[in-house]
Amino acid sequence: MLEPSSDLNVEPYWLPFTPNRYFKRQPKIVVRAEGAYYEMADGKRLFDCLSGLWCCPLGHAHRGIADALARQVLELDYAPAFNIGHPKAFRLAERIAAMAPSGLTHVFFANSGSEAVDSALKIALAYHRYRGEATRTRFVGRERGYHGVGFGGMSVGGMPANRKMFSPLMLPGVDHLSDTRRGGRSFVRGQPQTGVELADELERIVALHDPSNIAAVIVEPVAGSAGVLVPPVGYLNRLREICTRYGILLIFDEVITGFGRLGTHFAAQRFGVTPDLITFAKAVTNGVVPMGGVIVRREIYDAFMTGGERAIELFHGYTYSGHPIAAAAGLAALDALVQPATLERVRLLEQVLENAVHSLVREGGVLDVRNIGLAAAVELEPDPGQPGLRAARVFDRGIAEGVLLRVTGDTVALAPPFISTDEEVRSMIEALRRAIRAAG
Ligand code: PXG
Ligand code: PLP
Repeated sequence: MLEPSSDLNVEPYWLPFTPNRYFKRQPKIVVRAEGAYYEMADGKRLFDCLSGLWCCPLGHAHRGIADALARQVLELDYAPAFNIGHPKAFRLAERIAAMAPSGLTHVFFANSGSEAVDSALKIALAYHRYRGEATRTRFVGRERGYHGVGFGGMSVGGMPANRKMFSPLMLPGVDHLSDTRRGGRSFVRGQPQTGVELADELERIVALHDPSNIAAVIVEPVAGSAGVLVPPVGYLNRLREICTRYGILLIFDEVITGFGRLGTHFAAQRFGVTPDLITFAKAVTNGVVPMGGVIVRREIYDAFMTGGERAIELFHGYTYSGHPIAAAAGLAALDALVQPATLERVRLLEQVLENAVHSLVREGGVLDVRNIGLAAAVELEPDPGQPGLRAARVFDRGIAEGVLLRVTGDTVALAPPFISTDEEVRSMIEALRRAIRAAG
């Protein structure tokens, strides 16, 4: 908590995705972080249960990243992104492409997941036009999907609360698949064995609109923000088959699942399904500097490289695309994230987390527990008529228990840093158990 004597004026800052009036009555302020812990103004330590907002897998105050940043600020703090380059952006693109499934060879840089998604949607549209299929303008997203807050990402996303106020301005021509949790069993460990047929909805949507009108399908391989909705066995493979059959691009939004969260570089590799584009952000710099981007298949890049050599192929980009500071942080973060030992550690911790989190099954008011990789979700029964309130109490109690939780709706999401010990993961679950009991 903020110390009573503090003179911090909390009024002018409008916090995102936060009940501002409640927050400002009882501000929760962190002042520093190291390893897997935050420290609050009163000295209280909090275990970082979601690795920041899914973005700090290596923990905080990482020496290698800090040193790389300090050097980069003095070496080259900024370079224009258009018509000029700097070495680290090229090196980072090369390393990201090397981590990606084979065939995905080129990287376009943005500064967030939202920008990455909007970039991917625009690349998909332009790709079809370049190939003479300009009628392919429709997108297919998924209910409960989260693809950021730009108009494009919001439109293909499936979060009702995020869309409600902006309903008239959704992109035209978007359909949504059902979410992969629909009708499934509760308390499944890892991937559900049932539900592959949910992918067949894509056949129905394609038949309705005709394939010649559909540009791309965009899904999170594992829906993160909605509360770790794990795809049924075979589901992503079937989406891939349908997209391939009809010439539709498949976009995996790996903003959360990328860079090791599932024990592989990308979820595509964990599930053995290769999309045409991958969007990434968050962990690429360990969250230290904002960065996002899109990885595309060689054929997509090549389709743009036509026309006059002096012609700009894609009229799109950001002031800070491939920013030198972000690129330096990215290279330093990837030094650790690319290591086989890091991925092995995630796989081991996955078992620890799975066993621990499923011990919450018998706690009162727990409706579902889901997990895959180093990610899990605990869904609570909402207070009657007051969705979100119960989880908000669990969040507050969590702070008293020394854990910084992430709640959305009445679901608690967990994604601890890769540097966590087995004991820390188990303690995190025990703290959550106490918070659930105390919150009633
Ligand atoms: N795509 C996916 C799959 C995401 O998870 C975005 C795009 C947007 O990224 P930016 O960088 O624009 O926020 C995201 C972001 C949570 C939580 O608690 C999740 C996100 C952001 C903040 C909180 O689950 N995901
Ligand atoms: N708005 C104005 C007036 C601008 O000049 C620019 C960029 O030049 C932008 C928005 C876009 O900013 P960014 O490139 O950081 O996304």
